[in-house]
Amino acid sequence: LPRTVSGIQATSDSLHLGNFIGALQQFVAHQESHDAFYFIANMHAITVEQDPTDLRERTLRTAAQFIAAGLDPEKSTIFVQSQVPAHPQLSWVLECTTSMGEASRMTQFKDKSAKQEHVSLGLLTYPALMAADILLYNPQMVPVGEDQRQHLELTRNLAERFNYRFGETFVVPEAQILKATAKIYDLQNPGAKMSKSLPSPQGRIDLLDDAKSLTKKIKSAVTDDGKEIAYDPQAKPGVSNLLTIYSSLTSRPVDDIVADYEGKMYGHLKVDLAEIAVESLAPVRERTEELLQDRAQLQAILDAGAAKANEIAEVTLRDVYDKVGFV
Ligand code: AQP
Repeated sequence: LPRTVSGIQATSDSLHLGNFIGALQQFVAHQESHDAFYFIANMHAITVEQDPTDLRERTLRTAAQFIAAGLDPEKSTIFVQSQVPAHPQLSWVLECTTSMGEASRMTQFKDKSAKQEHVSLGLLTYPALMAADILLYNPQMVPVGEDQRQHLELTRNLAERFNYRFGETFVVPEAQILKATAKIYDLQNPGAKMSKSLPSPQGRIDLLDDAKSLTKKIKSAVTDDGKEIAYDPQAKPGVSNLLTIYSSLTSRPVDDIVADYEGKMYGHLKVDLAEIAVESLAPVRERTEELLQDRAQLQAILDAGAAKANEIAEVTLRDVYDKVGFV
C-alpha cells in the first residue's frame, strides 16, 4: 500500500470544522487505501505559550476526536508525536539543512511571531520538525489544508536537498490539498480561515459544540449582499463557505445543493445547514465523550501506535545519522 502521514496540533479542547473538513475527513478516507500514520502534534503545540495540564488533556482529547471522527486504530497508526523521539532527532539534521532565510520566509512564522510578545526559536524551526514528522515515514502523500502548502513545499525541498547531498534517502512526498475543502472560512469573517486562535469564537464551529451553540453560530453566520444562493467565493464568500460546509457534510456536489435552493432565501439554507451540522457532529461529540471515559484504553491505543511508528521512524533515522557521519 502507498503510505500517508499527517498530524493535527493539540492546541485546543476541540478541533474545529476546518480541521475536520480540511484534514480529518481526508484522513478517514485515506485509511482505506493507504498505510496510514496520523499523529497528535504535541511538540508543535509548545512553540507558543502553553499550560502542561491543558496540553496533556488536549492530547488525549485530540486522539479521542480522531477516533470518534472515524479513524480506526486497526487500520490507521495513531500516535503522539513526543512518543517517537526520532521526530526531534531528525529535526535537528533538517534544521541544519534549512537556511535562516527559508525559515523566516514562512508565512505562518511571520503571522504567529507578529502576534507573540515572546517569540520562541521553536516557532522559527517548526517547519524543520514538520518535515521530520513527514520524511521519517517516507510517505507518497500528505493530506493537509491550504495553510500547510508552504510547509509541504519546504519539506519537499529539504528531502531533495538531502538526497542530492547524501544520496537517495527520502521519498519526496506530494501534498494532497483538496481544492474544494482546503480552506474553510470563519463564519463571522469569511475573508479569514477558520482557526483555533480567533478573536471571536462565534466564527468557529467546534466539533464538540452542543446543538444549541452550533445552531446559533450557523444562523448568525455573515452572509453577503443580494439574495440569491449561489457559489461564488469572490462575490459571495459567506454563502459560498456555507455551501462548501453543506457539501462536505452531506457528500453532495455544491451544484445540486444550489439547485435545491433556487428562489429560496439565505435563512432557509442556514436553518437546514444547522440541522445537518447538528446531525453529523452530535455522534462525533458523543463518541468523543465516551472514549474519554476510558483513558487507559485510549492511552493503550496510543502506546501501540507509538510502538509501530517508532519501528519505522528509527530505520529512517539510523540511515540519516549514518549518512551524515554520526558514529
Ligand atoms: N480553516 C481550515 N480549513 C481547512 N483546513 C484547515 N486546517 C486548519 N484550519 C483549516 C488543517 O487542519 C490540519 C491541522 O492543522 P493544525 O494542527 O496546524 O491546526 P492549526 O493550523 O493550528 O489550526 P488553526 O486553527 O489554524 O490554529 P492556529 O490559528 O492557532 O494556527 C492541517 O492540515 C491544516 O491545514
